[in-house]
Amino acid sequence: MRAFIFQSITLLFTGIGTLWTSSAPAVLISEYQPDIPGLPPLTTQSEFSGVAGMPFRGFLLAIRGEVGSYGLVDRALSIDGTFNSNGIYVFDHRPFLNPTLTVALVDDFTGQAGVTDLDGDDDGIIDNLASISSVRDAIGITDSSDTQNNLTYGQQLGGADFAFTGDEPRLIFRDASVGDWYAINSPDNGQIFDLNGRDIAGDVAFSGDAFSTSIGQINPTAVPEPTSMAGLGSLCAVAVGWFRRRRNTTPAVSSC
Ligand SMILES: [Ca+2]
Ligand SMILES: [Ca+2]
Ligand SMILES: [Ca+2]
Repeated sequence: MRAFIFQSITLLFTGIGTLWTSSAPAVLISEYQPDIPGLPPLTTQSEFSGVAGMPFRGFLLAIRGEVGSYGLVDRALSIDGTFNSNGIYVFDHRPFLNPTLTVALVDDFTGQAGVTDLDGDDDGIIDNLASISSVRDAIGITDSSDTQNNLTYGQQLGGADFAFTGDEPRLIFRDASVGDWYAINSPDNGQIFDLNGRDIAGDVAFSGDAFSTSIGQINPTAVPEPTSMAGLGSLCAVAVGWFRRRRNTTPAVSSC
């Protein structure tokens, strides 16, 4: 019976995994600088990830989220490029404004920057998607803890929204350019925030420098801290000890 339940659970998770994989967008926003410290540069670089060698045409949209501008497509930048051998495409553009903002990567946009409003009645719910085709990815970044008056639309567009990290991040990036989002504030104070606005710097280490941009290169990836692994080892030791005691044998921690 236990074997049957285990097999059923395994099949369920396998099914969910298959569904997620098949529905995952092939093109993602992988690295973006919401608030560049100092004087705004004339040009910034955003990074997208996709399939190596694949061409991509689309638009990068900046959708405002502050009072008086909810849902306004402030900028709509045409993209026409090809992913490199690492599946990375670097897009040069004039920096976006840095209030609360949602950045979306879409296949097509037929509206007009500065005019098209995705949230006509300003209630935080998108009600006009007629100008947009196929959202590939979207990420909302807020610069305020006042989430009643500062709105992001990433989740509604099929992407994600950062909770307030205590500041507007200077850098956000996906794990290994395709995975979970992380945010770095300015100053960073040694903190690395996840989507929920939780500082995870003490829980994980990164394969590369998580505090610096890696435009054009695969992003750093998170690995559990040795202390976390030690914690898992302790749990394992406890479990083995319990199991062995049940069998009246001497616990053997080394078997973990
Ligand atoms: Ca509006
Ligand atoms: Ca609305
Ligand atoms: Ca990168």
